[in-house]
Formats: sequence, C-alpha cells, structure tokens
Amino acid sequence: MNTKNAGFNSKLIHSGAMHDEKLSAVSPIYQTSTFSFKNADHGAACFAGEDDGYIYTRIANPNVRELENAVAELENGFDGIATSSGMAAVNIVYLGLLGAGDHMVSHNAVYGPSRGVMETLYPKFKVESTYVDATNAQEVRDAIQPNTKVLYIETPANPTIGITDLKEMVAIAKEHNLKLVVDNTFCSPYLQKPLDFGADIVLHSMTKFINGHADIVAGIVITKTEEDYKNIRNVMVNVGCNMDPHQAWLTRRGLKTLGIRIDRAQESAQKVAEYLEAHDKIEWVKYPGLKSHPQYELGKAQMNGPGSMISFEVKGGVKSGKVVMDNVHLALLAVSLGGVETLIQHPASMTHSKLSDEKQLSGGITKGLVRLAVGIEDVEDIIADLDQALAMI
Ligand code: LCS
Repeated sequence: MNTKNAGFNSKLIHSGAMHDEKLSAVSPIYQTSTFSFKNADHGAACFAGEDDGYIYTRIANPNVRELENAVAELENGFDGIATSSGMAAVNIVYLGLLGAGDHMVSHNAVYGPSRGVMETLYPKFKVESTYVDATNAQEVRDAIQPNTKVLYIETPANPTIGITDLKEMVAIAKEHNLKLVVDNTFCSPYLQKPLDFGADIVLHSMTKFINGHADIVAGIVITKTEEDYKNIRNVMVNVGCNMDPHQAWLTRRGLKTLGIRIDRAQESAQKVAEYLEAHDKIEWVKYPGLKSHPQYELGKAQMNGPGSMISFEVKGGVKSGKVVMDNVHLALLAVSLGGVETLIQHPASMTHSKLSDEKQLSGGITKGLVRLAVGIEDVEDIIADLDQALAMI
C-alpha cells in the first residue's frame, strides 16, 4: 500500500510494510547475518551499489529497513538509521556531526548519559560542549561560540518535563549555521514532529514509546537530508551498532499500536497529574497538560498532546519520595518509560546519578524529584496505588 497520503494510524500499520513474496507471509522475519548472491557479478554489483540486493545484516536487513522506512515516514524525514540502543543513536549523531575543534550547545536537563558521554569521552577527541537551560532561548544564544556546530535538545526534557521552543531553536540554528538535533523520545512522532519545524535530525530511544512493551533496547536516527543520512549511516555501519532483525521485528510490531497506546496513557496521565496536584502531601507537579506547567501554552502549540510523563516532588523531599517509591505495588520501581506498565523512579539516584549534584541542580533535577511514566492500566488502579503509598508518609 502507498501510505504517502494515509492517516497517521494507517501509516503505523502499513508504512514500510514488507510482505514475503514467496509465502505471502504478512509478518516475515529475516533472522540472518548474511545474504547469498545469485553469482559473482551480482555480489560485485551489490557491493558497488549498482544492485540494491542485501549483503550483510550490519549494513542492512529487510526487517530493519522496514522499521527505518516506517519511522522516517512518520517523522516526515528523508530516511532512518536504526541502532542497537538509544545511546548508540545519540553517539552516531555526535560522531557524524562533530570533529576535533568543534563545540556543541545542549540542554542541561537531557537524559543523563547523553550528557555524561559527551563530557567524559568526547574531550579525548577535542570536542567541547556547553549545557544551558534551553527553555530560555537567550541562554542558548549566549552559549554559542564561533566553533559551535550542533544544537542538541530534548523536549520535553528528561526528567524535568521542561519544554523547549522548537521554532526559536530552529531560528537560532539557522542564524548560526548549526545542525539542530532533537531527541524526540518523550513524544514520539505521534505527539511531535521536530523535522516539520525545521530541525535537521531527530533521534529516539525506541526502547520507549515506539516499541512500547519493555522487551527490547533500540534506537533510531531520522535525517531531513540525504547528505546527513549517508554520513550518519556510514558511522553506524562502521561502528557496528546495527539493530538485530528480531529486535526490529518486535519494534515494528510494537509501533503498530503507538497511537492507541499514547491516547490511553496520556488520558490517564492527565487524571493522575490532576490527582497529584490536588493532594496535600505533594509539593509540586510538572505535566504539560496542567495549566500550572510554566510552558503550558508552548506545549499546546508544538505538541499534539501532553504525553504521559509526569515529574513531581512530595512534601518532605527525598525521604518522603522514597516512602512512595517503596510502597507502590502496581507501579514498578524501574527506570525506562513509554511502555504499557506504569513505572516510577528517582532520577537523582538512578537515571541521572552519574551527573554531579551541581549539574543535576542546574538542570532542575532536585533531590526530591520523582518521575512517573504512566502506563495503560486502568487509571483508577494507578491512582489508588499512589493514594495508598502517599498515605504511608
Ligand atoms: N534519550 C532519552 C530521552 C532517553 O530517555 C534515553 C533512555 C536514551 C536517549 C537512551 O536510550 P537507550 O540506550 O536506553 O535505549 N532513557 C532512560 C530512562 O529515562 N530511564 O532508563 C533509560
């Protein structure tokens, strides 16, 4: 089916679809490391790029290509490069866009390891970075240096749920000739399409919403141009952080229900956020669907919905937060997000623990911040679970 003019949910099911011609299998899997050539000339033509036959799974595989084509179409990009993890996606973008003497400006509340790896590994290759509050465009402008090449943001950010103005970031990137990279993990293309705003590159940890079932780790990079695609694919193939066919098959399966999963999770998240905001033991709640969110209007303007990630702090800070985390039964005390299960975690001691206290605080990651990833269970059960845990304080 040609999905070009199809609706989003139809694209989720049919984009990139690859039906096995021999057996007419609707959902085939090509669990193979290599592909045999018809003859020596055919092999040579495949290597020369004169024939688009498959060669070797590190370079390309039908299941992986199906997923790459589907997510690229959903993001309105040129093409996609799937990877073994979200961190591999982050790193092939860094490696593809930055070289010795270059500088990157980023948000001070990105996923901890996305900052951690840049600050610990990349200085070895003479790549520098500066972290600012990207929800304040002036701070971004002030951080730009003559050697800045990349502006890297996450919106909403992990774990503060701060929203960065995509239009402003695009304007800054254009003005200073920077590549704008957006980690779209928290939204997925269902809720936000950064390339439509003018970003150059979008990446995802597909471990989260795109797969949605907490059973694989994976990533993807989507580019706007062929040039960026070729450059970053070359890094992926040579680093060897390709996606496995079975991982791709599971992810393509999970992707089919992205729309209905997010609809359900965000409807529940709105109710959970309202419940928490009204609770007398809660200090503050940050959720894009609450009018109290500092960028409520901006979120409404650039996202198709508020999503299902909530951050909050319990009165009494980290001590009381721990009581809640230790006493929930339905919500699992686990890192990750975007799956069908409700998960709760403590960023300061878990996902962002490798960042110093100072870096955490400058990014708004307070010691008492608790992150809740709302799943698709019955919302009454999610709220009842939080309610009995809060009663233990
Ligand atoms: N980008 C974002 C926004 C993330 O949340 C994560 C993982 C990554 C990139 C890296 O992806 P991975 O290699 O794990 O597939 N975030 C996690 C989190 O918040 N809890 O556990 C992992």
